[in-house]
Parts: sequence; C-alpha cells; structure tokens
Amino acid sequence: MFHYKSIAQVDTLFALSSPNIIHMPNFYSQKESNEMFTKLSKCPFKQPIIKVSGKSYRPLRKSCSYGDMSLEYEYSGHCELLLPWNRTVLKIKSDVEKKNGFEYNFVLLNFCESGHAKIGAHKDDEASLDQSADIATLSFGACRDMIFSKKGCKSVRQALEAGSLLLMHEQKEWTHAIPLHLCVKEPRISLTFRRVWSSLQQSLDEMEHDYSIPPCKRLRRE
Ligand SMILES: O=C(O)CCC(=O)C(=O)O
Repeated sequence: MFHYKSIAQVDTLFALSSPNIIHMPNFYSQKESNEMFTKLSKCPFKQPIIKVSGKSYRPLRKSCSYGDMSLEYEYSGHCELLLPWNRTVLKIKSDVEKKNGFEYNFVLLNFCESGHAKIGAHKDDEASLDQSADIATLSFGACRDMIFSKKGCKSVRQALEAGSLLLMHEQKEWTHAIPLHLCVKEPRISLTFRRVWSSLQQSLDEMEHDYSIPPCKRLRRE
C-alpha cells in the first residue's frame, strides 16, 4: 500500500516552490494501457463549449464525464452532464482508490486527437471540489507534457506517459496546462478523478449552518 498521506507533510519551503505532485510512470503496463485506450476511445466524447475571460469557445479537445448521478460539475462556465459509471472507468477508479486510499465520485475524460489539441492553463479550484481528496490523473495513448506554473517560480514540466498516474495535492497556487505539441500525431485520453460535493450536500450544509440541525451523513468531510 502506498503511504499517500505523507504528501501533505512535505517541507513548507518545498511546497511553496514546487507543485505538490506525485508521478507514477508505470501504474498500468503497456499492454493494459493499450487495452484501456481502445475501450475508452468508445466513450461518447463531445466538444464542450467553455468560457474564458467572458468569451465562449469550443476547444479542439473533446470530453465526457462519469459520476454518481446526484452530482453536477461546472467548470469555465460549462456544466458537465454526468453519465452513469461504465465498467472500464469503474475498474480504473477502483485501482486508483486502492492505491491512494481516497474515494472518488466524479471523473472527467479528455480526448486530444493529436498534439494540435491542448488544455489551457487553469486551476482546479471550483467551489464544488472537495480539496481534501487529491486529484488523480491517468493517461493513455500519446505521451504529452503537463506544465505547472506559479508567479515567481520556475515552471515544472512533467511528461505524462501512457499508463501513468499523476496525483495532485491541493493546487491552489499553481496552474497546470497541457500545451500544444505539434509533432505529436497520435491521440491521447486522460481521466481526472475528483471528489465533488453534490448541490444537495451543499444545501444540507447551509441548512445545518443556518438552523443548527443535527449533522447528517456526509459524503466525506472528516
Ligand atoms: O489531461 C490531463 O492530463 C489534464 C486534465 C486537466 O487539466 C483537468 O481535467 O483539469
């Protein structure tokens, strides 16, 4: 069992000058990762419409999401419609949960046809995100780089190979991006597992706060 909790105990100076990440290059073997890519490529990917600086646009990448059906997830002005878990995604979720001990209730899949598709610099800091659960990214297909940036710090470049797992602990100060890589001709699929608060849970929390009702069973907030 991987002693994951130690990630939160890193030296403060290190945490300030580097993104708090763990990269595991061979989480899946090449054979497993090829099989998963084939299965995942049948997922119903669609081009999202997202808002950046008030302007709507369609990025080249495509996405789809799976999760517990009581959830909804919004980012960059785009509300993801959740599909019920499928077998391949559930298997990956369970492998990741066994490794790091967190429980996830949502996953965003991104499909980049080639290195002409990118993911712009952003922070995963939506209010609905449970920051106590680290974000877990699995990569299949073409290897792409992820760039972590923070004002005043040297950027960090991490190659995300097929079959690799990347764990990100609270990234409030760092942005991450998948930049263009025009010589990459092959497609890539990534899965980003998160723990998300349902709007029902948020309403219950507000009621509890307003009327001091007894604590209800929570999703996970110890
Ligand atoms: O595709 C990736 O590896 C990263 C995806 C990402 O940045 C995100 O879902 O927030």
